[in-house]
Amino acid sequence: TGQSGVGTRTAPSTRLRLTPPSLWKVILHNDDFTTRDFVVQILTSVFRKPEAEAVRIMMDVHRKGTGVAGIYPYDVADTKVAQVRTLAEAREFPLLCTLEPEA
Ligand code: NFA
Repeated sequence: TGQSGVGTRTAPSTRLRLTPPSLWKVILHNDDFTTRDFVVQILTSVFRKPEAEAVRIMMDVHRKGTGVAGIYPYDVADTKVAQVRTLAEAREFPLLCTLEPEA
């Protein structure tokens, strides 16, 4: 070893992740049926966004297909997803809301 460099390699990047990511993104997905007003309502109520920011996020989702409604610890994020799904189902909107780990 020594000069040869044996045993000096860095750890492989394929190591198992033993701790879950601490923050999760709540993603809203565009569709053709959910109204713009309802999405803005969701963003102001469930995600506590100011009206102008709620409109901006809604239009981002509308134009790009997805957008981040907020970033939270897992339990908070999971609760917000459930709230969105319950409200959307009550209004019979197909609005899709999912989680993804924050990088
Ligand atoms: N695309 C929907 C419409 O034009 C609005 C929408 C925005 C739906 C964001 C879902 C998410 N009525």
